[in-house]
Amino acid sequence: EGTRKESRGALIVLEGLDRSGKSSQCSRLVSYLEGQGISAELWRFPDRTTNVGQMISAYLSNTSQLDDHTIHLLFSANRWEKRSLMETKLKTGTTLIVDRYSYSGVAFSASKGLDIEWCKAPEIGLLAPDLVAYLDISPQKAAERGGYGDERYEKLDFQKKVAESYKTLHDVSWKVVDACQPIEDVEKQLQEIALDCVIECQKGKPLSPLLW
Ligand code: NYM
Ligand code: MG
Repeated sequence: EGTRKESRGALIVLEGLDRSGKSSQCSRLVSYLEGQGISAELWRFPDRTTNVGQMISAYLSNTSQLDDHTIHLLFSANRWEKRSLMETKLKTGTTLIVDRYSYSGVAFSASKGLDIEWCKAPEIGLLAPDLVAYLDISPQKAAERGGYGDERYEKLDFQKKVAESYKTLHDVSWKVVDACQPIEDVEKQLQEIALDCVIECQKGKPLSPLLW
């Protein structure tokens, strides 16, 4: 009823290099939360299902060429076009587990030599995550896992630059999880920190804009 304050969902972002295990951990985490009776959805950026997402996908698969600034803004636009749905979901109590977010946007574009402050600017005003979990793996170890695809950016030399860019973005609020542990151990750690975060949001932690 109108007077009862419904608790909101948490915005939980997983970040890391390609092959750090984000995608499998994101789906495991959603299953875990659902098993705990928590409404949760798996989201990912880029979201390749939209028109903007299809332009991004073509760029990543090298079927289109775009200026570095242009693709940066498309990645950002792809988050902006989902912003209001994201807010609605969170406010109606759904926790979102998001595979990559603004930090990927800034880390990957800055690794091409774009000015980092310029890269951050279009991200300002998106929803701030309640938790950023960074799956930490060295570029060398990630490359050894094999399975880099043929997409743009999936090269050891570039991933080394991305790792450095992520380091400049880390702040104290990030939870760094050692991604080289057995998959079940990574899973357990993520479950604990995610559950804490969900509870904090249920207790009324406000949703806020991303400011950097
Ligand atoms: N990527 C992802 C960016 O360059 N900017 C962004 O804003 C985002 C969200 O897209 N190598 C890069 C990182 C990845 C690539 O993502 C595709 P995925 O998670 O591999 O589908
Ligand atoms: Mg990838």
